[in-house]
Amino acid sequence: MKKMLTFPKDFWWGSAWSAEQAEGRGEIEKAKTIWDHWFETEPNRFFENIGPSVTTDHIHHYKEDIQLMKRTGHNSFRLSISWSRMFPNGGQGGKNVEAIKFYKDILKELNDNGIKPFVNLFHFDMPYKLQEKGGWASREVVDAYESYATTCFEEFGGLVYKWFTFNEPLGPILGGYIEGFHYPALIDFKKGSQAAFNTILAHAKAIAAFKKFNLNSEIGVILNLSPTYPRSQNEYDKKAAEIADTFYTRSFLDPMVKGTFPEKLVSILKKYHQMPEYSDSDLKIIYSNTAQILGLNYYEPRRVKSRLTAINENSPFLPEWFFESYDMPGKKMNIYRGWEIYAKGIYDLCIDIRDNYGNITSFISENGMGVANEERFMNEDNQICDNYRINFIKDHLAYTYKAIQEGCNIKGYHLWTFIDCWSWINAYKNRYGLISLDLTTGSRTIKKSGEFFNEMSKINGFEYDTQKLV
Ligand code: BGP
Repeated sequence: MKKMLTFPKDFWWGSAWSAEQAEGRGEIEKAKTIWDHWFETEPNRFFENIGPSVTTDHIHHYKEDIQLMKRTGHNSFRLSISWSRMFPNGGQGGKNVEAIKFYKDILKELNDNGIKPFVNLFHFDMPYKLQEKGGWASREVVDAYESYATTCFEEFGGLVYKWFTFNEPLGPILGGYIEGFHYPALIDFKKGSQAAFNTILAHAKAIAAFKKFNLNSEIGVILNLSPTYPRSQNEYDKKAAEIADTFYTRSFLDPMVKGTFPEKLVSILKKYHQMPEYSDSDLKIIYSNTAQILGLNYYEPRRVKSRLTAINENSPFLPEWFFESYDMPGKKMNIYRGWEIYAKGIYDLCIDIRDNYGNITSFISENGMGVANEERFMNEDNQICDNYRINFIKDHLAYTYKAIQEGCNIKGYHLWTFIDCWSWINAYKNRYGLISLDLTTGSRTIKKSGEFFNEMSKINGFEYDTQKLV
């Protein structure tokens, strides 16, 4: 039976993207990021050898793009500020007056059009010169980030609705030091552990700086959180899932939201000599400056089983020493991205935050479905009829609705993404937008999902067969 699912009043409807993936280089000065450098030196790493120089070219289209936000039901939108553009001398030194004007223009334009700006300070885009100094593994970079963040609060404070210190801080650690999908693509857990600790410290220092401005806003963090499910209820599978969850979920969630580190993680890192260097005063700063709002990026669950083979201790230390991924038979897949689709995961995640993190003010800050060759679904009016995306959104939102009914403090839903944008090493392989982008002309066309999103936002909900919820 179909039922109208009506969301709480003032629910945040919108989408998110990041500077590196959407702005394009443009004429406003910008330092090289690690992505520019990586593309210059190893273009083969990127799908069809496409780098970040043009992307969605938002820098030249932002006024038109903000009108498209209105036509697709946005009352809020998350962008990120480019550190490399704000400080074009490699992330340090003098600030860029033109960049400040550019971001002020965008933020004013959003506010004038009734769209609340959510601003994120770091979305994978380390200035290359700072990476040369060690990236997040270096204290100098933490200090540089703190002063960059302070400049942003000073310049844009009154124009921003919600602030975020980082998007998915785990990404650069996994990608850069463990799994090779971000520059510098090392296999060096210990350095990754230092970089992770310093990221957490940088988050806390930015929050401490933010508090000094007494802005009428809040600051938090956006985390990619996958609920972890063991293959079975067997004690070995459960233990494997618990360790995976500690490495990938609690590692950032606990210190950034509660101000403390999970004991289990600390004891494993100590046992295997993987602890970062830190001081007591760092721990105090982290404890006293936690997130005031939490963004939940949810794409797929994590399924884990106990290891079948023994660890080779003469190989580099990795989290997989303690578990293996579990490829569950019959799971529903997004075959283009290789991610499982499991809508109930979003509900389990919200319940975890309600029960274990003080029901902190949260919202779904990313969720979405990247699909390859979407032109297949184009009608004669050049519109992409992406019913699969509409169903994906509805299924995830229905579980979000259920979580809200059960007391979860979820204030909004932001889709990844607004207009098709550049996806790191996958470049333009998979398209995620509510609006399609013609790569040759740069023209934008609202997809069927964009029309659906507009309708849903206007009536603050949608009709759904609630029997589908388990
Ligand atoms: C998130 C990132 C986004 C975005 C999205 C889709 O993890 O925050 O930047 O890229 O994933 O993933 P991908 O682009 O790799 O397909």
